[in-house]
This record gives sequence, C-alpha cells and structure tokens, in this order.
Amino acid sequence: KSQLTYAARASSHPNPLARRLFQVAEAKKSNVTVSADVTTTAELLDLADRLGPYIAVIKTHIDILSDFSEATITGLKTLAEKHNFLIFEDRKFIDIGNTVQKQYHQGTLRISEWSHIINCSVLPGEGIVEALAQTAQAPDFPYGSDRGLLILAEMTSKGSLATGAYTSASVDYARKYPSFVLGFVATRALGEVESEVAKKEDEDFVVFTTGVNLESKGDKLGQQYQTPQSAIGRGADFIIAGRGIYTAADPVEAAKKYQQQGWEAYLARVGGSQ
Ligand code: UP6
Repeated sequence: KSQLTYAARASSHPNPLARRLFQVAEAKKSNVTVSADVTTTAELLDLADRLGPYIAVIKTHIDILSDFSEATITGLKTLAEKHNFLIFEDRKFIDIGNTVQKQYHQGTLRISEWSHIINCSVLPGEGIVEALAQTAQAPDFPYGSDRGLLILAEMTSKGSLATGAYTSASVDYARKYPSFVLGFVATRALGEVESEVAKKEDEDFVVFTTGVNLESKGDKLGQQYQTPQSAIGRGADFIIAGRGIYTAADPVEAAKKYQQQGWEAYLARVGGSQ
C-alpha cells in the first residue's frame, strides 16, 4: 500500500487520469466514491448534486436506471464539472474483445462518452484489457487520456471466486497495460501479489475498495462490509460506499461522515504529514 500523499502521487503519476483523480482527492479532501445505485435519473442527479461537494468520484450502474436518456448523460456531465468529481461506470465488462469494444464505445448507453473510469473482469483473459485499451487509445477516440480502466481483481461477495490465479492475472494484465489501467477494484493493495510480470520500481496502481459501510457487516445476499478505516489500512486509496450513504436518513450527513473518516484514515496511513 502506498505511503505517499495524494499530492505526491498526483505530481509523479505517469497516467494523466490517475493524476487528475489524486488532484481531485487532494483538492476536496475526500477519497469517497459514492455508489449511487438508484433507479431513476432524477434520484441519481439529485444525489450527485447534493453529495457532489463531499465525494471524489460517483460510481454508477447506468443500466439499472428505468429512464436512461440524453438528460442522464447531460446531467451527470454538468454535475461532474460543477462539483469537480469523476464518473466511474461500474459496468464490469466481461466478454470477448470484439463485444466489449462495442459495449463500451457504441450502443445505447454510450459509456465512453461520459464515464472517465470503467472496469472489467479478467475472466475472459488478457484480450479484454487489450480490446478496451485499443478502443480508448485509438487515434480517432475522442476522449483520449481522459479515460482509464480498473481491473476487478477481487470481489466482496461471500464465496467470491475472484481469488488466487484470477487475482494474480489481474495484476499481470495491469502491469502489461499501464497506460490504460489505472489500478484495481480490490479489498487491499495488490503490489505484493505473485505475478508473472515484474513490478516496476515506480509502480503506483490505484486501489478502489467496494463494500465499505460504517453501520453494517453485510446484507442478506452475501455482501460483506468493512469500515473505511479497515479498507484504507489495507491499501484502499478510494473507498466505495453505496447503501451506507444513499439509504441513510440524511445522505449528505452520511457522505460527510465517510469523507471525514476516510480522510483521517488516509492521513494516518501516510503519517499525518499534511
Ligand atoms: N461491488 C461490490 N462488490 C464488488 C464489486 N462491486 O459491492 O466486489 C459494487 C456493487 C454496488 C456497490 O455492485 O454497486 O459496489 C456496493 O454497494 P453497497 O455499498 O450498497 O453494498
């Protein structure tokens, strides 16, 4: 796990989107990603506007909206600018290269147009990372270096099979495509995981950790939670909280609480040096 400050990582990271991510965290003193798993555009945009000041990233599941339209895209983009947060569509691409290219850059949801960060599973093998990188790094791709990929290296659900060789392969592919892969969705830093690809000295993958909740240990469908302190102690750079925030009696107060606790845990990890 990184002992460096977000400011230090923002100034030294080779990937422009990773730099921007760390700059946002530093500027807003927030490492919170809210998982805005609501099912209408009005609710999504309302949450994004109210929680915007306290978060670094909004994570969407755009395919759970019952009324996705141009207004969803315009609204999200406008609020991302207004509040200086990035957008992460949690689509979890998992198919052959030819299919994920179309799911990402074409189709109804037009994910490439509005989502800075996407993620994929490496179950299909290295080709999925290669395919998404190829699309996002094509000379005629309009969003250039403003797009990046997280590899879903572990999962928080009970009995997850995203372990062992799967997690190792996630690290291998991240190291092979460092100009597009920002890092991982994982429950811990993965720098020490066994990998076939040698670790570069200045490697600095970003870790997003889902399953963060202050009130609950899990749900009835196998979700398993940890606290912001625990996640950040294990190496999370960004904590992702969904129901812990958006189903709270007061989501704004909840977001502030996760922001404060996430930031204190980060300061403790980097030695309280700022
Ligand atoms: N998510 C997980 N675990 C994973 C990967 N992704 O929970 O291993 C996603 C879920 C949901 C969010 O799809 O959007 O993170 C967690 O929401 P919650 O905080 O309400 O449980």
